[in-house]
Order: sequence, then C-alpha cells, then structure tokens
Amino acid sequence: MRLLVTADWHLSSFKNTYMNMKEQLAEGLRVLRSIIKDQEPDAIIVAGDIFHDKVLLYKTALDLFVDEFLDPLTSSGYKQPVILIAGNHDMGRSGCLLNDHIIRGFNNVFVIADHIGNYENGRGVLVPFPLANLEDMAEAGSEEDALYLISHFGLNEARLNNGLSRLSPIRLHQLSMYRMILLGHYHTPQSLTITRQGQKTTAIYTGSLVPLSWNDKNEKKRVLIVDTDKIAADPELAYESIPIQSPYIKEFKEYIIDNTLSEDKVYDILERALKNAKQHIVRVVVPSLPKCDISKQLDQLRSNNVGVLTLTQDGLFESDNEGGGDEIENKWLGKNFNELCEQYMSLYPDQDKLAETLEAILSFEDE
Ligand SMILES: [Mn+2]
Repeated sequence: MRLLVTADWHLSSFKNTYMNMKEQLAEGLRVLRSIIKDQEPDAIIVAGDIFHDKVLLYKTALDLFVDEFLDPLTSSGYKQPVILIAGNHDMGRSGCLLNDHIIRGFNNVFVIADHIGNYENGRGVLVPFPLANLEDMAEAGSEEDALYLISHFGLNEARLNNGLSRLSPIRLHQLSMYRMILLGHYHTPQSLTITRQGQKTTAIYTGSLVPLSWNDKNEKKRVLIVDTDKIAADPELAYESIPIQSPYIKEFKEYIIDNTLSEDKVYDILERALKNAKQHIVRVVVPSLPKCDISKQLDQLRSNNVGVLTLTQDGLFESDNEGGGDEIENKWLGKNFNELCEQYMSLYPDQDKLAETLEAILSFEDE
C-alpha cells in the first residue's frame, strides 16, 4: 500500500508579517493536490497539527482546509481515505478541532483523536498526540503484525527546527519493535535509523508543508510517499521524498558573511542574496566584517528589503531592516549555536547573557 504522509500544516498560523501566509498555505495545499494527482496514493495521512491555534478553530483556517483541500480533492474524484491524526495544536479546550462537523461531513475523512487506530490489518498503528505515551505505543507495537507507527510527538534524538535537541522521555530504541516511525511535530525534515538485533528502525519527520518562519530557513519542504510493502525488507528504502515546489512559495533564505571568506566569495554571496530578494525573504548575517568594503552592497540589499544583521558590542545581532523581522537575534543564535560557540565565542563578552539567551530559546519552542 502506498501512503502519502504529511504533517504540520498549521493552517491558522497567520501571525507572520513577512508575507501573505494564508496565500502561502493555500499554495502549499494546491501543490499537495497536484502531487496526489500524480502519485495516486492509496491513502493520505496527516500526522498532526493541521490547525495551529489550540483554543479556537479560526474560520479562515477551516475555509482553507475545506476550500483548498478537501472540496477540490473530492471533486477531482479522489475517494481514498484521508486520515487526520490529532497533533498538540489540534487540541482545543473543548476537544479536538478536527471533530468539526464540516470536516466530519466528508465521508472519506477519518479522524484519530481519542483512540489508537489500526490500519492495514494491524500493520499500521496510528496514535494521536494526547495518547502518544511510550507504554501504550510500545504495547501496540508488540502486536504480531505491527510494522509501522504514525504519530505526533518529539523523539529525544531528533532536532527541533532551531537546530537544538530537547529532552524527551521517548527514545528511538524504546520503539524498536516498529520498523518505521512516521512523525509530525518537529518541522525540520529529518530521518534517523538505528539497528537492534539486526533489525532496522527508521524514524522520519516529514517536516512542515511550507516555510512558516525563520526557523525554516534554507530548508526544502516535502511530503513522503511510503510503500508499506517495502518496510519489512528495508525501511530506509521504503519511502520517497516529494518536494513542495512552487514559484509562489516564499522561502526564508539566510546568507552569512564574515572575515574568513575570500573577496570573490563575499561578492558572490551578496549577489545571490540580492537576486533571491525578488522572490524570497532574505537576510544577510554579518558576524564579522570581511576585509573588502561591502557598505555599498549592504545598502543596496537594504533598499531591496533584505534584512542585514550585524553583531553589536554587547554580542547581540542587530537588524536595521524589515526583512529581518523580530526576535531575529534569538532565532539566529539558536539555530547555529553549536557552530557559533566554536567560531564566535570570543565575540561574546557577556557569557551569562549568552547562557540566558540559550535558556530562552530552549523554553520558547512549541512545535
Ligand atoms: Mn506539533
């Protein structure tokens, strides 16, 4: 059976000021429909966080889901199951947002919100966020036919989209009764494989549908096609990544200029940044000034709405332009923290402040 697996649409995340996020999300759904048309999967599984707000289901988000996905998909003749697994952002105060009667009204839509679902005669175990505890998932995976798990939670070994890891009580080896684990929650596309007693377990985060913030910078978004008949032979060969590509989807592109780069390289990067500023959201980070004079180029970038971030005396990045947006210094610092430590540690006079910033990043994330 061929499954299309996607996750983390966050359809009500309209707070982003860099672009028309609603149009961006709608385009992501249109691209997804064209992939479905090409691939003709036997089922579509959304592994959580279809919506974003935990309390309210914004009408706009529901309209997006229905008008740009469920309605046109159904009218195009797609009759296979669309399975929606609840993520943390789909849980409202009065229950799961996916239980909305309009969504329930589509008879090929199935919602997994308050039970553990079985799929393909027990080969697939589908677990919503509220039930994603280690004990129950391990028990369900120990059933004779269980082969793959699809759910929404953070694995201890995986990376958040700020590049850091967060402690999670669920470790990959504790779920090694499954051959494949397909997940939503972390927005960075990534996969991890372990081998225990000669058997592989591959865990994959499909990643979000479209870039939602600077946390998604320089990433290619995708959905997965999983051939469940190939999992037993080798889970790493059982899936394919299909890129979400469209000239109408804006990416967050970041370029770094510092004093280690050659003059040619510096001008080359600045040129690429300027070229991409027409289509994407671009910023240039300058932790240390290169040997050549780039003031003219930086001015040109600024006038093309590129954010230019420079390092200030007290060790924080400062932006003088819209293109960079807010909270940039924390996000930038977070994503590259390990590299930064090695490369630029000496530039931070206040080590306590650095530690404080890092704390803030760790407690900020809620994917
Ligand atoms: Mn989530």
